[in-house]
Amino acid sequence: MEAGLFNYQEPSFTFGQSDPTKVKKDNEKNRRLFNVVKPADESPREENKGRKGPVDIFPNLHLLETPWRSVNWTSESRGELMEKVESYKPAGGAVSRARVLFLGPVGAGKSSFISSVQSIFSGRVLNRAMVGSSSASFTKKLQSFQIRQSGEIPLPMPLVLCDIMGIGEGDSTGLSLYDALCVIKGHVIEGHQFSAEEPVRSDNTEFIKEPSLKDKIHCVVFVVDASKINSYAKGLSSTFQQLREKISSLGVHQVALLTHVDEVCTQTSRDISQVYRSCQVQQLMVKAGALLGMALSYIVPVRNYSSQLDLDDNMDILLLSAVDHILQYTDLYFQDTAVEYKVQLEM
Ligand SMILES: Nc1nc2c(ncn2[C@@H]2O[C@H](COP(=O)(O)OP(=O)(O)O)[C@@H](O)[C@H]2O)c(=O)[nH]1
Ligand SMILES: [Mg+2]
Repeated sequence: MEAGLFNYQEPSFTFGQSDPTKVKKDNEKNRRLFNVVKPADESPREENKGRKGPVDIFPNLHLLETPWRSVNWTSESRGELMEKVESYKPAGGAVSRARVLFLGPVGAGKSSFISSVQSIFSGRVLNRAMVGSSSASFTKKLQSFQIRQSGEIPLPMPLVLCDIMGIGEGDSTGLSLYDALCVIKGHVIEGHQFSAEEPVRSDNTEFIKEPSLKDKIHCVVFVVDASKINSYAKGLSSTFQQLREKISSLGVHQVALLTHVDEVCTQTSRDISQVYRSCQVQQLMVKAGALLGMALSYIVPVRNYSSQLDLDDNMDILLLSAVDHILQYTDLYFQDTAVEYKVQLEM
């Protein structure tokens, strides 16, 4: 399965390796293929520690001559992507709105991504989804955001992005596996307040006992912070594996966003259109793939709006490409469930 949008070229195109998923399996070999010197220590350099602003995580890596995914960085392309997303309709017509859930550790940029998408369509940078700055989860409840079209009459789009509490990094804090699955299966009502001490209870009056297709989550998006890939707690990987296993067994497809790419590469920070030429970002995407247990083709990098006051065409292109990527996998779910749903309707 592959997202068509990016006109995806395997990293091998540049490096002579045929399977992108192999990249993560053999880092040593790749370092040779990448023809770069392995930094002795992959943690930030001493002079960068405690410094604000981008830190080159792999300081000896350079920009690739050819980007490993091709993106059209023009305002026309931005317009086309906006139109594509605005004209989205859930495949099969079984539901009127696609519901997408964002899962990831606190601070990964889940709320910021939702806010960034809303910003693009409203024409100015907004902070609607509650973006936090503390290490504890700012978002504790299930909160759904219906994305609205651009223009004078912002008609609602058939797309709902669901924000939720951050998952714990393998400890007992944060959203539990059980609660996350309850949301995905459609048992949890809008606004439900999550608590690490009190899981969702099936005997609660608010519990949706027999959720229909419209109540369920149709695609899960994992969100991880590129600047923290090397420092996430060890338990996070197994949390992701468990989540992925259970979510896959429900037939729900998953993709991933690698956020904060501006903080790991100075060149990308200066110019986001360099993102697919940045070896640093590419290396971190491979690492994100290993952390999530996902092939590279499911993962896309983004830079969310955080400090900017104005929209930027290239940031929008990357963000809209991510939305398009998500929608492709959302539709796969509708295609998979269409037959089942048709049977239900006919009964
Ligand atoms: N530089 C940068 N900052 C980001 C990015 N995404 C999120 N942030 C910042 O990271 C912090 C946590 O983001 P938030 O969306 O609240 O994370 P959440 O806990 O996953 O919802 C906020 O201060 C955001 O402004 C990004 O892509 N780049
Ligand atoms: Mg949040």
